[in-house]
Amino acid sequence: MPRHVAASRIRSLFSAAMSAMYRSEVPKYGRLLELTTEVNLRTLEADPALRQALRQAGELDRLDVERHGAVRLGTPEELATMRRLVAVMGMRPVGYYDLSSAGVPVHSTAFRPVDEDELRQNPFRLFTSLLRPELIADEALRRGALELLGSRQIFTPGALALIERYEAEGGLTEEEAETFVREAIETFRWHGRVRVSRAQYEALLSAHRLIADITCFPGPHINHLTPRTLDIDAVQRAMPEWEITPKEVIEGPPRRNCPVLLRQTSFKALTETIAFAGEDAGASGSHAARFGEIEQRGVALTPAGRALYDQLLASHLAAGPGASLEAAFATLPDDHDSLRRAGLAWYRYVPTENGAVQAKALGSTDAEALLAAGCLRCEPLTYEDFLPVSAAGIFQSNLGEGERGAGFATGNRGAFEAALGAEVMDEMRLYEAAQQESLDASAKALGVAALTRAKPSNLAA
Ligand code: OOG
Ligand code: NI
Repeated sequence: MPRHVAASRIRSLFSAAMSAMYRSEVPKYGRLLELTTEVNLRTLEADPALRQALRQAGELDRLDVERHGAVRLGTPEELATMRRLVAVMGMRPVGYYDLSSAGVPVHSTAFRPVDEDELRQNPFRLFTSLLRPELIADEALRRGALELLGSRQIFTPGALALIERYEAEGGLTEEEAETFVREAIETFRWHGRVRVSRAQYEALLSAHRLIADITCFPGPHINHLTPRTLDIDAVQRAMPEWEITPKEVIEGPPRRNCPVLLRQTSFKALTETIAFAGEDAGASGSHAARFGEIEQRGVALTPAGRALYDQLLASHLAAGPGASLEAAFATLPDDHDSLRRAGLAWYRYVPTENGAVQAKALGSTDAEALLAAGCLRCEPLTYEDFLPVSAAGIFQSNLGEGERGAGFATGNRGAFEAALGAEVMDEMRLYEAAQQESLDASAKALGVAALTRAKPSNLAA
């Protein structure tokens, strides 16, 4: 029996290979990565408590390998095959993101590992968007786009063969895994020659910049990679010194003592030389698509916390430019005890060393009482997903449009899942299960039947 390697091993090989390729293709990304590493080191040095908390939660080791990437696909077949390709690396589709309501003609999911153990090993995520051709108003242009997409193959024969092998055998050997990664990477490579004439490129570009980016190339070049930073404001501030121009604003919630969800910023897409079909490489044009991004991740919010976040963000955006983001978020509690007690965020409960003895003396099964007595401690569950409004902001700043686009459609999750060939997982269920598992394991360790959590009190007005 050939020995199969762990999915996390293939994922780590893939994420490292992708990073190396993107650094060589987009040197500015390499500089952003260096800056991020430097800021992370400085932040950890200055904040031993943060270092300790990250170590305890098993997040310190994953920090340097942690990143996500993004691709934009053209057809249902491409999306379905991408699902099978990333399944080899233990990544599953989580969440449905409608970008059309923000004026971007795609909808998306995030492929990512889902088990806590897998996330700890390597949380590599791939934000994957699918073009919605029905949102191309001009019929001739739409037909042209579909013809282009229908006549390309973005996966190598070697990658396809190894996907099938994985599906038949339930795993890959080390040697197969290495070949798989080499072949899989090819799909994400940049191509300097487009498949269309200059006139066709310009027509597609004028329909929507993103449509040209998706349809004109031989493959869906990875359009950014994103390392995780512990201090996004520091990286944003330092970018100009490193000759990197950041987008104007950081997407997501404001800076807080207890970071929530996800904050992101990017540098503007490079303008790269492309050659058109039927022209020699000398007579070239240019295309802007590829950029670098950074993100800071905080605690995952419950449905109640998320509803509050969405409401606060919407009122901030409605207030127009110049309004204070911090002020808009003043009603969201900014300490973990309040967030947890109000049922706004997810936590992992961990029994303390003497917890079992103390719990016996206490005679309570109430999680809050056990926390207060020091029988338990809890760690924030990191948000592993994305935010549609932030994603739209990142898309837009890299499409060369300053304004947030007006919505022109609504989501169509059913169509997306039909294309994917699978349902997308509900991220809230994953966080809920992780919290519940930690409560169950804690109950066992403390020798109590089951831990109970009081119904959250409503937020004080
Ligand atoms: C994807 C943009 C979304 C994020 O981090 O929210 C994204 C894209 O530009 O293709 O990656
Ligand atoms: Ni991104």
